Amino acid sequence: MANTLYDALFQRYQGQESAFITLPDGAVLSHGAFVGMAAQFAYVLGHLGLQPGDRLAVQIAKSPQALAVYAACVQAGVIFLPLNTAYTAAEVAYFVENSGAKLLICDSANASTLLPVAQAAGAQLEVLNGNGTGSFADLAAGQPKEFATVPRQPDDLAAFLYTSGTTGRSKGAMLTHANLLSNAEVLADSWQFSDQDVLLHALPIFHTHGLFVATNICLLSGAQMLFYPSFDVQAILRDMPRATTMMGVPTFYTRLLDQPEFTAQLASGMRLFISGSAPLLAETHVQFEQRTGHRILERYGMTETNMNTSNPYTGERRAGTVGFPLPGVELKITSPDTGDTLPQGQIGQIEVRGPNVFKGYWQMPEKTREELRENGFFITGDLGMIDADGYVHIVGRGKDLIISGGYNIYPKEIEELLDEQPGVLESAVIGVPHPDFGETPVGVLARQKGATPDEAAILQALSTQLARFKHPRRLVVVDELPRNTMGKVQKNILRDTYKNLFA
Ligand code: MCA
Ligand code: AMP
Repeated sequence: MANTLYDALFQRYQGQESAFITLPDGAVLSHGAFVGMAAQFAYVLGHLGLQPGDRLAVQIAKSPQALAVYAACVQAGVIFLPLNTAYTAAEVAYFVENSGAKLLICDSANASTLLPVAQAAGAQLEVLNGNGTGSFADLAAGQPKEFATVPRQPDDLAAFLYTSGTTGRSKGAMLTHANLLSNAEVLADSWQFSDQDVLLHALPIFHTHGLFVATNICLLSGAQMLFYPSFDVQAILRDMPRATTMMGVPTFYTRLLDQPEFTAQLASGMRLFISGSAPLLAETHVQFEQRTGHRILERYGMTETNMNTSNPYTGERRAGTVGFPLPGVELKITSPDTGDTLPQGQIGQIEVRGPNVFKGYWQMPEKTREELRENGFFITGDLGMIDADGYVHIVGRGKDLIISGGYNIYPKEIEELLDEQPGVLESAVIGVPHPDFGETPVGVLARQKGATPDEAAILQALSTQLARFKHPRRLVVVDELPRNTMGKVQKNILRDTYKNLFA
């Protein structure tokens, strides 16, 4: 019996000595060793009582072992739910509880904090550290390195990735085996990946970009990965002569350009640089080409859809655009009011349909209906237009979202906490330009009459609730927020007022 994703990505590597992952210390893990470890982990999932269709949440440091937990879930038919390592216990509690995860795996440093979180949600807790040690690894030691793969159909769920929204709590996007496989196939082909490739992998593996786009493509094509725990510009410069490709968020590219040692010579063995997750400034694209002779290939995706569009591998990669819809993906620009398709050249909401589009939000049928039309088109919340040559341009967002260094931040979540703080009548969180992160959140606080909100105490209060990357980098106290005649806060005015705070 078949398992859609396992058969395509992992099955053929059993016993293969070919190199898969190289770590910064030079240690090499072969494909065969990787799938063997995943099989051992799959046994542990069974011993801990996880059944196909159950959820496993992980909040662990990036490592080959962490990636093998993903492979083990695919092989055992368990749904993989990776969480940002920056999330606080309060944030993790929501995801574990909402998903109904049976098991939470964390780093030993967080075990005592997360044990009550797991217990409250009825989940077990195991430890897996970035160096591969921990109770989960102990349980796996001595298990057989081959596991009878659990059959899974294309439409069965492979992963949940949580994504916030303009209103309400985070939603678990349900991704199927076919969603992930179809996108990896299209991307590996479009970007011409092969077993000759060596990818600089410095992205986190708890998001679509580093997990599904980067890793699944490498597994499908046989490419190797130079695997870094995080983006370390010196390590990337050191290893670039050994690599052929890189995937990154725009911050990776601006940080590289800040290094005088980053030259055309250093990049001469590279065949492809890919950017996504946030807008790449046309200026960065141009500077990068001037410095290296390479045109960065920009693509556009979402947690709910994987990748939707890409600039061409052969053909003009146009700065400031995200290229063309990928093969098999339909993309249209519609009126936010009527849902009708707009004439070419007009700006409207971007809708997409294809085998890449998710199945819906976990246990949120209403939210699913709001965004995923019955005819299969998903309303992305991005605003765009298609130019005369067919290139898609993203011109803004219909959703209230800030993207900082490739991480999404939903203002509403921060505003709700700020509104509760002493001396604060109400608040508005806006994204302002930031030289390193692209955008960064600023909290504008309207004070209660006669009050003087204590900014340091407020930031301190946020720290136990919100991941560090979501913290406003600046708080500004005002007497009142600007409103339009309908009473709606005019964030555009605030964005304009504070646009140079980090210039
Ligand atoms: C770290 N910090 C951040 C961010 N990252 N603050 C705001 N935004 C961030 N993205 C905090 C740290 O906690 C630290 O706090 C301070 O900023 C400085 O940290 P630094 O050492 O400079 O950060 P870093 O470790 O170098 O990380 C920056 C980074 C990283 C390399 C840009 O955030 C990153 O790898 N981003 C990629 C995210 C990603 O993969 N996105 C894809 C999701 P303190 O002040 O306490 O020191 S989107 C996706 O998957 C869709 C589908 C798509 O299209 O791809
Ligand atoms: P997420 O929900 O974390 O997957 O973030 C997806 C969002 O990131 C999209 O809806 C876009 O707003 C944004 N995004 C991804 N890639 C790009 C890109 N190349 N240019 C502009 N925005 C992008």
